[in-house]
Amino acid sequence: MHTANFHPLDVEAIRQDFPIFAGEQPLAFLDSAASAQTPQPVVAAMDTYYDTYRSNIHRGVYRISEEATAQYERAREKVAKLINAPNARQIVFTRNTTEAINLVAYSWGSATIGKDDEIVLTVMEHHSNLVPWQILAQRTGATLRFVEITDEGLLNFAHLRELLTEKTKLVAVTHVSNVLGTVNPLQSIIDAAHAVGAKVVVDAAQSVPHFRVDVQQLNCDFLAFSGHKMCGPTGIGVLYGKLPLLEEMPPFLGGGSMIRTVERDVSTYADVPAKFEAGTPSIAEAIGLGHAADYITQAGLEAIHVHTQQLLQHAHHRLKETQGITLYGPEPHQKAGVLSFNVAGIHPHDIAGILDMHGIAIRAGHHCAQPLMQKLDVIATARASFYLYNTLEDVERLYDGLRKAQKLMHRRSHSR
Ligand code: C6P
Repeated sequence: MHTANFHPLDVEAIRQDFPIFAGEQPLAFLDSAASAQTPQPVVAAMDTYYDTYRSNIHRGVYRISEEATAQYERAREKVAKLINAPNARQIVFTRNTTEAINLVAYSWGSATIGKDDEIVLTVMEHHSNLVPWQILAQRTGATLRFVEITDEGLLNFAHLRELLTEKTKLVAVTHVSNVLGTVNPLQSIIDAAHAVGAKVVVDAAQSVPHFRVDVQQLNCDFLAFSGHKMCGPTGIGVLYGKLPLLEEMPPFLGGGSMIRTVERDVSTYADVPAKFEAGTPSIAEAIGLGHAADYITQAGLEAIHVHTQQLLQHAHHRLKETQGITLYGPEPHQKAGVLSFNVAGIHPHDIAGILDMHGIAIRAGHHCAQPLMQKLDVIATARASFYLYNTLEDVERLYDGLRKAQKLMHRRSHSR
């Protein structure tokens, strides 16, 4: 995370790109970690596809199909540039992070993992980076091991070291926890995993939208993220992989577009990435994702990070000073984007419901991280998350809304 040489965000100008924030009492949208809003230039790029060159790709011999193919492949180049992938062929378009991780688990995992092997995960994984490995372990007899977290909500690195042995074939780890916000020490994790010969899958769903992620510098083997959390549309995600690994891996899904030749009993497969993109892909969504990559790059990833850190810090201090609020996760400088909390005596769903009445959108629930909820000994948390279009006023509205919720619940409990 480099923060030098950046231009601060012009948040007012950015908000003009998001019609959802128009109006006198605009929505305080504090749920971008679930799905971010989509700016007009991204929507316009998809509209242009539908309005002027909508057609299938990689098969047409007419002008608009060639245009669609060119724009789809251009999007792949933009995404490669965003994460500094050496070659656009290393970018496989999927539906989302979940599908990208499943692709690795089914394709690389089935071909590589055996019954004596171990897969190291952490207790802070989203179900997307847990259930695919459970299924693989059940199929192969491999063992899952879990790195614990410290009381502050940081990854217990000493425990990771203990778990890494010559049996470890894979470390699958989230870059940023979607509950705690913890930014994991990815470089050290990858180096330690490689030292025992293990491959590393990075769940970057919560990091790529927020700061610069450089796959060459990290030297990760696979990295997955979703378009919809980085100002892109839903229905498009990315798997980055090292080229020799992608080339060796068997296909995940079979069908059109992923073949070279097909005979009755046998087929040969296309080169990567086509080998992993069976059927008609999400064409408009890929084009939208390319424009979303442009959008956040032009805004400046450093600037986005600095801005969201300011909001996170402000929210952290506001909520910390409020009686009856418990915060989860480490100190703000050790996390990114999200702030999870509970309010004594109020279920997180009720908190979200009351805030919604005041035009404030947050998430409440287990956040698809049930093992982490068990570790924290809670059934659910409330969670506010911040992105480039949020303001300090949004944070103040969250704080006021929580105070109102506390007063409301206090009155109710006293009137019984
Ligand atoms: N987390 C949240 O509100 P998909 O659904 O495939 O686009 O992303 C899955 C995913 C994987 N890893 C992490 C760290 C995530 O945060 C998510 C999505 C959302 O926290 C929806 S549960």
